[in-house]
Amino acid sequence: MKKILLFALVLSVLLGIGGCGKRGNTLYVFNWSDYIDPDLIKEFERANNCKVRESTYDSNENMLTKVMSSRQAYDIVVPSGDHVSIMQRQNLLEPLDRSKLKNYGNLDPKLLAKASSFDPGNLYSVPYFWGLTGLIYNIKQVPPDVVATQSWSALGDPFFEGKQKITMLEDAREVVGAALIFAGFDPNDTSPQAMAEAEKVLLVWDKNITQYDSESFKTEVANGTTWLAQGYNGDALQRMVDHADLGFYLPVEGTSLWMDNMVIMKSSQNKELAYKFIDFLLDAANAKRNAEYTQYPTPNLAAYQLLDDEIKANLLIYPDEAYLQKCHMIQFIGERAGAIDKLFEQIRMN
Ligand code: SPD
Repeated sequence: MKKILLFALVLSVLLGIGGCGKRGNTLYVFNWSDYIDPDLIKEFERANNCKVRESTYDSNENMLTKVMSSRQAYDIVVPSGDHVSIMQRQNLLEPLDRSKLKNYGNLDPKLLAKASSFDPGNLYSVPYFWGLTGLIYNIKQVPPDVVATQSWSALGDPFFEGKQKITMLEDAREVVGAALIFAGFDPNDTSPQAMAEAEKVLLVWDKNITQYDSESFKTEVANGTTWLAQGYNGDALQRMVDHADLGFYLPVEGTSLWMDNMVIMKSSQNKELAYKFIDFLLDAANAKRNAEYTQYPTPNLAAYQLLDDEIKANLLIYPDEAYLQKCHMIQFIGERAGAIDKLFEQIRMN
């Protein structure tokens, strides 16, 4: 009898039976930093008797480089919309079997329609959070008149001359996009005229920029090392919970709008567990808790309806329709993105 049990155990380990697939009981998730409530991960691990190994990144570009160069086979990655298109074209993504996502219906149909612009038919990606990019600043260091107009122009304000106290994101689409919006263009416009006007703006801003980095501002604006930084709304709001000296605004000229999405990698060796994890995060109560933790706007309508009115009324998380009209989704623009990358490299090597 003992021999039979031992044989069954060895066989089940070899075949990966037991709910957690071939790679034993570990799910490899590659996500943006500060983008999931750690308690949810622990609960998923307990409920599924498995381990979730989360590694993080701070830009789509770094994520893609790692995915392409690493031997590590990630199960789930969370690219922004334009990168869903890029990864799908590179045949990196698993087409989704929606019958395995019983909570899929919680997603807002309006946002799914928007997601169709980068993933036609929503075949490969599940919206996770969306968000907007703005400016975070230290109230003790930045005089009120510099931020009074709530404009992108603060980045070029003479007050910062020679101080080297501003950072912008390490993200060509965000940096050049902000300059394009400030100059009155769409951030997806790569026409020679748009590039020339964006360059003029960036040459002014760049004099005040100490570094292009997507991570350091999170601690540095709070501790006063950096005074003003381009940053994502949820990241800024997370810091503002513990630091009364921080302010954040979405620029009056408008800003970039993006959606990050869960995808299952074609190379995933644990797809069943990946589906379970995505479905767990789509559950209304779990998605509500995740939205409260990350402070990003949720595309999960059922979760949104559970949120406190105070959160739903926060215009830095859920801007009104009038402001959204001034925002532009960062779109997949194919080879035209080369012009934006080139301008960004030229400015930062300046
Ligand atoms: N800490 C989470 C940040 C998420 C930002 N995602 C979108 C970036 C688009 N440039």
